[in-house]
Amino acid sequence: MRPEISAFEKKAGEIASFLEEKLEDRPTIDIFTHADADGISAASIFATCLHVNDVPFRIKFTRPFGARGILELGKLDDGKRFFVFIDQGSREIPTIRKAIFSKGHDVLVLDHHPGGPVDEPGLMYLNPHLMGMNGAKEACASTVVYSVVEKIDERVKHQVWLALVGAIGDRQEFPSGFTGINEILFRKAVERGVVTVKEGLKLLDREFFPAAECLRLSVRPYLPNVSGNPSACVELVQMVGVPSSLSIDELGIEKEKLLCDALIARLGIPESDFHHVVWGPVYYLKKHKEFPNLRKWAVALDASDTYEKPEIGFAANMGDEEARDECLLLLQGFERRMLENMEWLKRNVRSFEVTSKARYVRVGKEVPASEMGEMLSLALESRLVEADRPVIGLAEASEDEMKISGRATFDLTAGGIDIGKAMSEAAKAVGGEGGGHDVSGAAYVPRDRVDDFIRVLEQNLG
Ligand SMILES: [Mn+2]
Repeated sequence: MRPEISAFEKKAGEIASFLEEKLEDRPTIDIFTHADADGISAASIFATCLHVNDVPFRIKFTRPFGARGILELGKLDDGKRFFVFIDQGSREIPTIRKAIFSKGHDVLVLDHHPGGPVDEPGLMYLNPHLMGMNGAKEACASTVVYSVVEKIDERVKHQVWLALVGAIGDRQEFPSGFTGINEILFRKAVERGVVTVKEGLKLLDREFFPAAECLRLSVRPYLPNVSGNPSACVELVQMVGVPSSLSIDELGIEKEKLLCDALIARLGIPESDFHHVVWGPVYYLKKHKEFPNLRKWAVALDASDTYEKPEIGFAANMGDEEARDECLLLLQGFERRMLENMEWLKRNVRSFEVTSKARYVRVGKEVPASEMGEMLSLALESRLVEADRPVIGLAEASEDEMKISGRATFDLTAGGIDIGKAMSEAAKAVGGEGGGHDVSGAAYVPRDRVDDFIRVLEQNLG
């Protein structure tokens, strides 16, 4: 075992012992989690552990708390509390220590965003970065949480699939599969028979829609010249000669491969670049056939966040069937909206401002702030914008606030670019808040300070 992984496991064990002891007192636990597929799944795994142990809890789904949110929590004055920060908190550790921990509250931070070490005994903090791993590749919040609670209670083990959903949601599945802690949990999920894997087209709607419709709706991946283009989709399916009523899942591997070849030829992108984007392992929940493949479920959870209903995604993860169906409906709306957003992007791609440091996409009100980050990811992945520099999107979040999202590639981060750090520092300089990973990040800044923000951002994108 790699030394980083054994160090991580050891720390996870320490935190599990601490938590187990605390749970005996049945405290009410306040969970703050990031409202995205990873944050929702991580909170679901944590909540499963509390639930089977009869420990009461409250969950708040938020955009990651900045220093301001944490200072507000610190002002609460109703006795000793137990705060758990999931999928956030690393950059704010000094604030958490000063504003919350020093007042006698219990604190647990389970995160995978970059952040400094803690030399405060008693402040429980697990983060793969501390062991020298990359939290944008090797572990998400869901795998971090699972790694702790599996050591506390056997009865959480059926939720191991959610660790993979979180990793997929955070784009931590690569052509070679999962790595680091994600890979360990992937193996466990398969060995335990919770998840099954088969090879095929990595399209979200491969089970429940006819093949042509599945191609037309495809937003993750986004298929240039095919997604949103019904005649192209029908043509592709006819070329392969399959009945139009069959889903891709029903085609059989040979026909599916033929369809993949025809699709790639149509995309106009060199095959070597795009094959792994559309073809590879497809993951299923073995015992729950009514659940879609895990890739689709990850995007469905993101959709529940986009439409401000993360609790629906959470309830579905906890086994609520009505919530599962509602979440899948939200996904349909999300796919339709994302196809429209990509059309907007294609119409406007020539007008994006390009500096030596980045490409700027000003969406105004044309693309909602909550959908912009995903649009940028898809634009980079599908080569609709060149991946030669980071892409920065600006959207109107509210009357007085702008949301700014940044995306890069691992090639760019290998050259020293760190989007999350640049976002965090530029936001701080103008009285806003921001953060994220090296490859992706976001900030909220006062509208009248956007130009200043960009000036500082450009300096930090060095
Ligand atoms: Mn995450």
